[in-house]
Amino acid sequence: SRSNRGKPMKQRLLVVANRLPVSAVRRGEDSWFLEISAGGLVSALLGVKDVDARWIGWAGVNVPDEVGQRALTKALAEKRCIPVFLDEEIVHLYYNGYCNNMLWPLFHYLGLPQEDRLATTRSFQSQFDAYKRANQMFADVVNKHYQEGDVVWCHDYHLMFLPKCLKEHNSKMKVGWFLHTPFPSSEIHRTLPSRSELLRSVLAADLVGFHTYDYARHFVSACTRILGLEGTPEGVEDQGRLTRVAAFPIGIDADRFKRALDLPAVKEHINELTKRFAGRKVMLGVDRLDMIKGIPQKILAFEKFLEENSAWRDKVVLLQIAVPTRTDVPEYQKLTSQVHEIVGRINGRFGTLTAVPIHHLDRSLDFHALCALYAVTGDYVALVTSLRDGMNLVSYEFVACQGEKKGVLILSEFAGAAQSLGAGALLVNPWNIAEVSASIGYALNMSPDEREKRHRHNYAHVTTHTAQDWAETFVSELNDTVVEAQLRTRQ
Ligand code: ADQ
Repeated sequence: SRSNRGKPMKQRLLVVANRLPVSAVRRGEDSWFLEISAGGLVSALLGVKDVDARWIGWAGVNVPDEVGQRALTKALAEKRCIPVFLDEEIVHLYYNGYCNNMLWPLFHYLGLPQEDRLATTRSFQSQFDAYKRANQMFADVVNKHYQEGDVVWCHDYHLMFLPKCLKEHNSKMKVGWFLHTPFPSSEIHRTLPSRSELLRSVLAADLVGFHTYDYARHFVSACTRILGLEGTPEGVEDQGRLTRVAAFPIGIDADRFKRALDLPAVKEHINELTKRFAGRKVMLGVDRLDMIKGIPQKILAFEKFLEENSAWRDKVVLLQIAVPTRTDVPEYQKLTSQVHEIVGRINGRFGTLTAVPIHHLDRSLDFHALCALYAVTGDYVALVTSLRDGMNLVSYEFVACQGEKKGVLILSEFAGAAQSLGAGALLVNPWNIAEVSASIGYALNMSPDEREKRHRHNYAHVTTHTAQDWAETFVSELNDTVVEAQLRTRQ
């Protein structure tokens, strides 16, 4: 299409995700302070050529009054964001309940404790109803802002009901859906009481994407086994209508990390850290504090390593940075105490008057501090021991920040990233503490040649499979899908 002045108009992309990429803090009755969080998705979409992206999502705050809602909507518009307002009750049932306590553990193959499982079973219906209601609220906002020719890209397990809501309203709308978590084996998915409804709704999309081929295959199997539909090499077919299903492995904006390493502030940070840990090898863990990241397992493996390698005890330090998330969910509170307890015990056991083996921080680091950490540990080892992880971008970021240094990546075989960085990383089963401990020893003693060779492989991947490529490929494939209505006219 063309604008009035004859310049080609950029295609509009409506990106719908549970959370907007901003944090909003209320400053007064009608004033808001907004900060854009520069996550992977934001930079990925900024890099997509010829696309004019707008975001639709929840701002993460409860705004019960109309004055506040109006002011926030106006402020967000400047950041190309459109809010969906969710009240506390719906957030409790939809977000904390159905999304984070039901779908998240299930998609990561994590069972719930028995008492929580029973409670979840009881409250399932009210949570699922709230989930559908919330998805309809997202759909209403999309419908209000949709213009002909737009493409709509829905993100993640929070919005599995959205493709159906959108297509019911307008079957011509181009709708894509991408899952950032693993899609589990169909045997796991079929335990969900809402299994069929969710699958059918996702299938309303024109294109369905996953990080890996395995997740895509699990999804297709769930559709064939649970719904009795036909899986084809392109996707899933239902009465002549094809939903395209494919793998689109995400990447990072590697240049942004490389550029940061040249900044004086980051260099200074690196120097400070180097001095601070002089004489000790640094091992790094950076994770959201979440059950799926396998933080307790990682720390126990490190303890085993110290136990069995007394010569290393005062020569190695583990820096574990864990950002607290979902702090109102009891399971996450329990995890925090559990990690603190283990760290305290190990530091008590192996610490000296002047040094402890584990530095554990319960907080987020700013981008520059994070880059400095990735870079300073470059001589040494990063430990990513997720029990399951859709992809895991920390492993990519660590690799991108290695300049002259060639850090070793120990990576869980259950992270999607194992498929792309497997040849360069030391792959481990995070449940096998003896194996992780042995890999720590192997990594610390690895010859420079082997480090160089492994790093070269990973670096080539991370710098050539970027977030921009990911987003561009998804959007262009979505554009290439044939919308149902067009298909019908052609037949
Ligand atoms: P996450 O589970 O959040 O993402 P990940 O891919 O590792 O996991 O991304 C985390 C992001 O948060 C990284 O960019 C990292 O730099 C940042 N981060 C983590 N800890 C931090 C800290 N302490 N301080 C500052 N920043 C920190 C979900 C899926 C993943 C999938 C992504 C993208 O669970 O599997 O890779 O989405 O699809």
